[in-house]
Amino acid sequence: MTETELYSVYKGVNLPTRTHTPESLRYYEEFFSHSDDIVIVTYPKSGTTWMQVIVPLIQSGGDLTTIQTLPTWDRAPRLEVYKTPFLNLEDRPSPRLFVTHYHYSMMPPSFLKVKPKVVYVMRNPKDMFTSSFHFYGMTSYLVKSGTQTQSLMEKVAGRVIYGSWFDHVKGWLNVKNKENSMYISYEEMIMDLKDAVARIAQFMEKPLNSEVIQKIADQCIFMNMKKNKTSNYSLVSREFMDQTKSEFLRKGIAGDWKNLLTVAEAEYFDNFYKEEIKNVQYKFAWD
Ligand code: PPS
Repeated sequence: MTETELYSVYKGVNLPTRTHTPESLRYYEEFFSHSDDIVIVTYPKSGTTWMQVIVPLIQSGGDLTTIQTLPTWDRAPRLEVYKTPFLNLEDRPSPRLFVTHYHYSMMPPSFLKVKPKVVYVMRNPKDMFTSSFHFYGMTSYLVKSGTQTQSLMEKVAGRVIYGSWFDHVKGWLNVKNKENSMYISYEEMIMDLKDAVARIAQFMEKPLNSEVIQKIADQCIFMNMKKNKTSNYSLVSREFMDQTKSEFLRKGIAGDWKNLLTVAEAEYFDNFYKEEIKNVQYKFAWD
């Protein structure tokens, strides 16, 4: 199916129509933020699901109940999608945990006014592309790209869901008052998960001892998340996501782009990347 059939343009970016209804988009636009909300922000395929386990476990002080009973989308709901208006988020105790894939420029008025805490997660865009490439192939609500090169070009040009990765990252890195924001990358989490958990806990003002931090890190390793049906998306129907084609928790490594991109594709991407981020004052973990 085509872009016109599967996507709607909202605030300048393509969103899958099936998962982003006019009602859910309006719900988020009018959503009332609290200053102690914690919002996990990611460009798709950058570590969202991982953070949807880490942050709730930090909040619960390592108690496993929520990650054993609530599916990802209920545990830390993504504010813009179709299921969310039915979750009675207004009644949840503080601090509430949410997720969004929105660009900074798309954030609703209440968020901009109240400035809740933001955990922004980034991933090497070549690995994000690789993960997306497999993901697009297993879902029924995303446009199947023609060739791999075509798919990469569309990603670079931002003609994909949630638009340009470059705009997303630059927009969130450029937030003026950063005291309520923390930036972390997928690669840092791969390199030292315990340290990442400790840093996130500190940002959430949730002091944890090293045993609890270790317990949380153990729960969040790839193989443990893969076994957990509340995190591995096995509760989603095959008609929506066909995990016989590619698993949602697919490989969970840094550098898998080397197994997908040709030398020419990687060079094409690197040239574009250098140009796009030349004025960005941030040391990315993958560079
Ligand atoms: S989504 O659809 O935007 O919510 O996807 P997202 O969760 O952001 O990204 C999915 C990728 O994250 C990997 N992942 C992990 N890697 C390492 N360790 C853990 N615990 C983990 N949890 C999720 C997941 O496998 C996807 O990456 P790929 O490269 O496809 O394996």
